[in-house]
Amino acid sequence: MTTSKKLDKKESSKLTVGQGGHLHLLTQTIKRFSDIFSKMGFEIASGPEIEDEYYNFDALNFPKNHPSRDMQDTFWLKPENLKKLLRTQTSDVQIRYMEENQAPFAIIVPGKVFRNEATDATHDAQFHQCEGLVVGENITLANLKGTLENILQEFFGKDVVIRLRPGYFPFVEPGLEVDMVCFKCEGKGCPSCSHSGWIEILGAGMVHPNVLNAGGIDSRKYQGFAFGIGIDRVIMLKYGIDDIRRLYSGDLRLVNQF
Ligand code: 2U9
Repeated sequence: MTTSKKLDKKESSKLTVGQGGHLHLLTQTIKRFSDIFSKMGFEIASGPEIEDEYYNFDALNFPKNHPSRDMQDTFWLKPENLKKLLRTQTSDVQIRYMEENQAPFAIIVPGKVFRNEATDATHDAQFHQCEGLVVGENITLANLKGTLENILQEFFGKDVVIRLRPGYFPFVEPGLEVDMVCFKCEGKGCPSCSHSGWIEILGAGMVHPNVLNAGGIDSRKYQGFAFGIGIDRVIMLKYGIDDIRRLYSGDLRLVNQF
């Protein structure tokens, strides 16, 4: 119903005070991350969900034969010869941003992404990411670690200890998996962290020189760090939601809890 439309008597009798509606938990969480990053000096960027193969894969250093490019993993749009797709990560926006802006800069890109894969409790064909990119002179892994610690501390509202493990993503080198000490059991081991004391929370790394160059940034002068937060995953961990599909079902029993 549009706000300008007057409620007829029957409709208005169904409404009681407090039923005015509110932002969905996904939107609330994206706003929360945007506020936290803004306070740290990050700009918020956005871009198209329908993308070219170049911005989604080539410019991000994905090899031509990388399995992510397959029809089984990516939603390719018709006609196929146009090579248009639904973006599989928000990194396309950072490439577009680099093309149009000079270093130094710090941006985050919250947005929806799509993967053509079977759905289950932890995978859906659509989900939300909040990616970040910081480019400047003398940027190091220490800057990345400090930034992530600050962000996670703000978001989870308590002291956060993180550890970095090697991981592979074509657009970063080195690539890292970032774990934090389990916020439920403080590292003792519990069902939430599969009794390991650690929770895998996001991925990150130093931007690959090929990717900086693709964005028109001189990789001999500038370095960058980048990270990707799976918004749905973080929500599920923080609020104990056991199935990602609940976030998209419109079920009022979930919507009205948050
Ligand atoms: C540019 C250069 C580098 C963004 C990054 C990740 C690591 C990552 C996952 C987190 C959970 C995807 O949603 S997820 O499944 N992402 O681990 N993302 S580094 O790196 C970039 C982006 C853009 C130009």
